[in-house]
This record gives sequence, C-alpha cells and structure tokens, in this order.
Amino acid sequence: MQHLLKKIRSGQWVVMGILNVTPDSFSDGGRFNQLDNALKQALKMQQEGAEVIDIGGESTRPGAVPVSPDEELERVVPIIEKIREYSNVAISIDTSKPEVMQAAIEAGANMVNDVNALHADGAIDVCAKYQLPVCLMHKQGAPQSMQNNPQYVDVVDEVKRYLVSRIEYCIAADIKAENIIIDPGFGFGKTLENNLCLLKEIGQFCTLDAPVLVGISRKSMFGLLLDRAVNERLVASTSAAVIAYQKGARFFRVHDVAETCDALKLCEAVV
Ligand code: YH5
Repeated sequence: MQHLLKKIRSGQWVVMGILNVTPDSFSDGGRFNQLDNALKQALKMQQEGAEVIDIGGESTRPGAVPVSPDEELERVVPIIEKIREYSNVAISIDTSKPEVMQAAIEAGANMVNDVNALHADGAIDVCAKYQLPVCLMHKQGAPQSMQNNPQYVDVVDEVKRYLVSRIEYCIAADIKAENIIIDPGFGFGKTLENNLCLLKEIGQFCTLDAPVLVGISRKSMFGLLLDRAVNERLVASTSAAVIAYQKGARFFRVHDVAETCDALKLCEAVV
C-alpha cells in the first residue's frame, strides 16, 4: 500500500473500488452480500484498474442504523480473508471501530479508511501500532442526522482546519506523516452548495502535503443537481473525478472503476 502513496505523491492517480458488504448497501442493493459475489466483484474491480479495494460493513449513508462491532466484523473479515486467498490487491477497511480495524488488519487489510477520522476510543492506537496508511475524513454531525441542517460560515476553511487538526493529532500519536491521507468528506453533513464549493476548491486541500482522497461517486449531490437515481449518476460522478483531477486530487474512491480509469487515463495523457 505504501507504494501506492508514493505513486500518488509522484503525481500519478490511484483508484479505490468500493465494495459494500452491508445488507442494505444503497447502490449494490445487497447483491454482493454473499462471499463469492463479493470476491468476484473485488477481482473484477482489480481487473478494471482498482489498486485498492475499500471494504465497508457499516452503512454510513444518511439515516443509516449503526451496527455492533461483532456484526461488522462478521461481515468484513471473511471477505478480506477470501480476497487474500486470490489476490494481492491492497485492501482498505472502511470502519470507525478499533475492534474492526484490528481484526481487518490481522486478516490482511493494508489501510484504514475512517469517516470518523479516528475519533473512537482506541482507534488511533490501533493505527499507530500497525503503521498503515490511514484516511482521515471530515464530516459534520452523526450519519443519522448529518444531512438535516449542515451549517458552515466558510465550508472550505472549516474542513481544512479540521483536517489539519486531525493530522496533528495523528502525528502526536506517532503515526507517520507519510501514512496520512485526507478527505473533505463529500456528502457528510454538507449541502449541495457546500459539496460544489469543496469540489471547486479541492486544490486547496492538495496543498496540505497529504494525498487527497475524493469520495464523490454516485452521491446524493448528483441526485439533487440532476434529478438522477443512484444508478444514473455515472457521467456526473466520472466528470466530478475529472474536475478533481484537474485541480490536483489523485486518489479516487469509486463504484465505476473501468469508466473512472478511462477518464483518468485521458486526463493523464493531456499534459
Ligand atoms: C468518502 O467520501 N463515503 S460511504 C450515498 C450515496 C452514494 C455513496 C446515495 N465512505 C466516503 O459512498 N470514505 C463513504 O448516494 C467514504 N470518503 C471516504 N474516505 C458513503 C457513500 C455514498 C453515500
């Protein structure tokens, strides 16, 4: 995984494919719940160009119901083990729970993706112990209520300050600066206007000296802007990735791996 961060720092892009293993997965419709389907989906995304597979066992979509650590573990660990049997693709564990981070890492995960930016008790200790890359994401409020009434004076400034403070928190806990990835958290306690503003100004995050991960794929902002259902947001999602690339972002968390890789190859060819 560290080689991928080097790749990003040298200016090349990396795509992370999303693998949801929640029964209520919003855009996979729970179809990939079975182990074999999850494996097939992971290998397909790898073949299409994903260099990281992000595995999440708890839905973080607005209004989602929280799950226990045990239930989340039972969803993600068998899938990580299964993928490891067949592939060396880097695996990211999308969780906020230290127990899940630990078990996922022991099962073969190479990176922690925490939408809660290591706020949970013990989360930072697990990350410091294993010295793996960790993605720190901004959100305002809890998933259950975050979209009710997001409020910012200056969304870019506030998100930037938050991420800088989380980077400092990690450094103080002996997490190496080179292992820290930052993410403005599109859709997490943000209005459509906030999300568009963050996309427009994503270049400001790229100056913070950490790789910037963009997770905008199929999100509700496209539904609001275009009146498109989740499965009709491919063009907007890919276009947003291109915009972010042109402003300096190099790490993309997406559902549609092949299409995003095509678009990014084009971006890279236009120099
Ligand atoms: C992210 O941005 N997002 S889970 C609602 C949607 C579509 C997609 C209704 N984990 C991020 O993908 N991790 C999630 O339409 C993430 N950055 C990082 N680092 C939510 C999600 C989604 C929600």
